[in-house]
Amino acid sequence: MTIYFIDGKFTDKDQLNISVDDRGYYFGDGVYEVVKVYNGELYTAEEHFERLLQSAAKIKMTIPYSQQQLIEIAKELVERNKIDTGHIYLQVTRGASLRIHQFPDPSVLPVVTAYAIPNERPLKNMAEGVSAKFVEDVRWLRCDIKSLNLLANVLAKQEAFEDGCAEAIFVRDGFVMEGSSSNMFGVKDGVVYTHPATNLILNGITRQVILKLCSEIGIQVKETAFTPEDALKMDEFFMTSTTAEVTPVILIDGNQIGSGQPGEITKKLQEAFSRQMPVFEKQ
Ligand code: DCS
Repeated sequence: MTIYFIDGKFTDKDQLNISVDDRGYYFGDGVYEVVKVYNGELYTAEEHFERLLQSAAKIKMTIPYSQQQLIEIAKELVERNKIDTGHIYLQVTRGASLRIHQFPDPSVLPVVTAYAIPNERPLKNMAEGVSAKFVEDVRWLRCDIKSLNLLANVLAKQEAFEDGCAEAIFVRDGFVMEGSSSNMFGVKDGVVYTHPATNLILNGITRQVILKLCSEIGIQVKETAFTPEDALKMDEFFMTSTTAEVTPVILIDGNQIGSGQPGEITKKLQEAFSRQMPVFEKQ
């Protein structure tokens, strides 16, 4: 039995009752988060739910739970579904009401839905690296909001998959932005480059952890946009996300990056990342 959370209750997935008038269906009018679970423990849950509350505020929606209550919901899902390694998906829509674009009456409450699912760490990809493909970024100008509107991301990821790639790298106005569901980093002469956290990318929680680890280890970081041509000349390339952790990108548009193997700095960061996860802290 898979237990989901919806509208304040923990319910068997088969018993869920979601309105067809939910604004998530009509407009993608909502926000979401993905939180990793290691060893039965939530990882960086405070940061994720803080970002969820910020995303909601940016679309003028008030979530009827506090950050702490959201953490408690996530914890209970982990326990009820007996998740060891996996993730929580939690989304909030502006609620169910007849289809009109403007916000519904304030009496219509946001709908919070969440589940916990087992999901192994991508150890093979992390060890071997993956290939990626440049795709034109046709998204809107508020990519800092983790919104349910993911059509451009879905189309980009599909295009990458059809080309045998694991990820699409968005390029806007001649600059590398981020992946379709990850942040992108290049390494040149020992310096880590990544797009600054503006409205044009999602400021990944994993990205923020990696920047902190770089500063702790003494790796120089430049939050500067770079071009696809610069990307191909990098010594190393990697992507980060809640589920991908730190995954080396060894091939872009068929071009080998650096030696074509996961780079030394990438490996150092993978190691540092693994060391601060709950699974290692416990040992
Ligand atoms: N950029 C985009 C567009 C994303 O969708 C994500 C995460 C990231 C960056 C990385 O952010 P985190 O480090 O906070 O995960 N996307 C989530 C998703 O949709 N599936 O897994 C993670």
